[in-house]
Parts: sequence; structure tokens; C-alpha cells
Amino acid sequence: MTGITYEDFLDLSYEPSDTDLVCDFHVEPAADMDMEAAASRVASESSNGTWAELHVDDFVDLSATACGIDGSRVRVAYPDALFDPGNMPQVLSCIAGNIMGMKAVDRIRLLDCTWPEPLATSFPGPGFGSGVREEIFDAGDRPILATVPKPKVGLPTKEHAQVGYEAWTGGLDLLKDDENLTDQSFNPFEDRLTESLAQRDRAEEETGEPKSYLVNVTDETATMLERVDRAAEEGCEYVMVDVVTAGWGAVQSVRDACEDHGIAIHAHRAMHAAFDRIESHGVSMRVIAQIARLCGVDQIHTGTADLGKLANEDTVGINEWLYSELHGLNDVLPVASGGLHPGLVPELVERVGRNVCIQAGGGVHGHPDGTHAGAKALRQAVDATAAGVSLEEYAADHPELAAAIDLWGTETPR
Ligand code: RUB
Ligand code: CA
Repeated sequence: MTGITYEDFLDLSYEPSDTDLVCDFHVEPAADMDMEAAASRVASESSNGTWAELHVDDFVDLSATACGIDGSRVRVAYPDALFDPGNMPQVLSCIAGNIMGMKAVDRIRLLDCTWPEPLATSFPGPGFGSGVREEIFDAGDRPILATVPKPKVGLPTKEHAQVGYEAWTGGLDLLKDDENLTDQSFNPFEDRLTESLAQRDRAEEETGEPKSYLVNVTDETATMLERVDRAAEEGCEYVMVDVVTAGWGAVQSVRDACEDHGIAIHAHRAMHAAFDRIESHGVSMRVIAQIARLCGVDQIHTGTADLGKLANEDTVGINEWLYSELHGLNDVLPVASGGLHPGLVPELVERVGRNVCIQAGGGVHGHPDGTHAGAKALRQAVDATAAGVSLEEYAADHPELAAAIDLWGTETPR
């Protein structure tokens, strides 16, 4: 590395090899810095460089190369040997690490990655992916449906499980814990797991349909792994993890444990917006979804294509990426959630298709006749849409759907 400087990390004629990890960044250089100087610093700091000129001769050259600049878009290619295979925290400490705080840039956002085969296949990917719709539910051509009890915390265990029963028997497939419900005293994990699954069994018997429960196991890793074991022992097909707050190393550990048990992972993305909401900085939701797929979650929230209550980045583009070929790794089932209700279903399905999970909390429990009727209304909206019948027509002989439409119409809540 004798005499190596920042300029050595810039080569606009470099063609990435098919084993390079290629990352696209949005870069806004600091006021006194031109784009080439900023781009070379991004490649340097995210691979093996530093601010000072080095004089080292015996080392493995793991330098990244800034190989493309198109306006504010900068492409950086990373050699495969820079990465510790199967170690997502290490990968992110390179490509989304120190560079996020560098003074050489005012703003920097990791927009997209092209994952090469050696690095991608060092991760397991999803055990099921969108296959959950068939393998767990036999849902045919329709989206699977989930609900989260509201209030999101505070319901005692019995009431929580009862909400599940009413939702399942109303026609939903999944009861889902909310992101901040884990093991609090009003609704402890163990009791909630047991009682919810007892109600699930009842609902399965009554409806003849498979039902399941997204039990939130989020905690520090050792406890989380114990909870995965408990969920599997009790016959649950899924666990839910708040993947951003838990951290990707922990998600990888959960994925390993789920492989042993043959159960699926639902990824809630709470806190993603700390990374992706400011459009010019951070890490895009697209890349967060890519990381989640490599680490092996089966379903992840990707927004509502602008129909719901929360800000969304390119739901449709992210979903397409989640379905796309990735060196043989399974796809991921996108979850649309946040402010959805029956009246939004036809437009949602128009935008995101049927190979999704639709999740509604307020849009089920806020139904004028309660959770059971709300669940029926949501299922009716999905069945109507799957059959190509308008909601107005279907509502004529489906009173639950009629009541939901009377109340909410097709409004987008805020
Ligand atoms: C949904 C809800 C979820 C959101 C998170 O409740 O609380 O946590 O899915 O958003 P409701 P996202 O259905 O009452 O709006 O899915 O965008 O991550
Ligand atoms: Ca929530």
C-alpha cells in the first residue's frame, strides 16, 4: 500500500467482476469537495483506506473501486475477499458503516446493491418465502390475511387470544403480535403463546382452514432463541422478529434455529424509517429488504404502495426485487400493512398483486360490529377482489363488508 491515497480508489473505467458486490449510493459532497474526491473517499473508508497516506507492503489488497459517477449516483465495486461470508453485520460495517458519518459528504444513502453469487449464497435466504401461502395455508390465489390486536399493548392474555379467535373464525389466516408486545407483565410471552395457540386450534377445527400465529420473540439473542424453541414445541408455524431493532446478527441466529424447527419468520421493520425516511441519507428500504432476504426472513413489511397511514418508499419496486431470482435463494412474501381496511383492498391488489400478505389492525377491530365482523369484511373484500367482483356488488349480500364500506369508504387514513 505504498504511497496509496484516496485517488487510488477511483477508476471510472473499472468494470465490476461477477464476484464483486456492487453498491449504488446517492452522494452529496461537502461544500469544499468535488464528486470524484467524495466518491473515492466513500470507496476508501468502506473498504481498506484511511485519511493518511500509508506505507505498508505486506497486505491483501481489498480496496473497493468507485467505478461510476452519474450525477449524484456513485457506483462502488467491492472485491469478494473483503467480506466475511455469511456475516451480515460485517458486510454492513463495510458498505453502510463509517461512510454514513464522513465529513467529506453532507449526505450519503445506500440505494441499491447487486449481490454476487459467492456472497449471496454464503447466506441461507428464506426457508419458505412466499411458499408460506401454499405450504402453511393452502391459500390458493389470494393474498393471506393477518391482523394485529389493538390497542397494540395492554390487552390481557385472554383478551388477546380471544381477538385471535374472532379474527381467525372471521376468515383471517394470521394473528400477529405488535412490534412492542414481547413479554410484559400484562401479557407474558409464555401464557400468550399457549392461549393463542389453543384458540388457533379451536378456530382451525371450526373453520376447517389452517391458521397460524406470528408470536413476537424479539429480545436479546439468547432469550429470543429460547422463545423460538418454545414456539416450535407448542406447534407454532412462525415467529415474528423486529429485525431492525433486534439486529441482523440476532436475525441470523433466529434463522438458524428456525431451520432446525422448520418454522417461518415474519419480519416487522419497526425503526427502518430511522435509516430510510430522509430520502438523501441513510440506507434505503430496498437495501433493508435485501438484507432481510439474505438473512432469511420469509415475510417482511414493505408498505402499502402509498395507500396506508405510513410513509412508503417504492413498495412495488421493492416487492419485485423480493420476488426476483437471487442465485437460487427463496423469494420473500411482502406484507402490506399500516392503515389498511377493506375498502382499500381492490386498489391495493391492483398495485401489489396477490402474492402478498395483507395486514390490518384498526381496519379490522374498528369495524362497527367488532373484530369478528371486521375480519369477515376484510376476507370478503379479498374474496371479491380475487373473484373480480366489485366491493359494492359483493357488499349487497355481505353485510359486514357493507358496514365497513359505509364507515371507511376508500379513504386513506393518516
Ligand atoms: C399496523 C401496525 C403495524 C404497521 C407498521 O396497524 O401497527 O405495526 O404494519 O407499518 P394498523 P409497516 O393496521 O392499525 O395501521 O407495515 O409500514 O412497517
Ligand atoms: Ca404495529
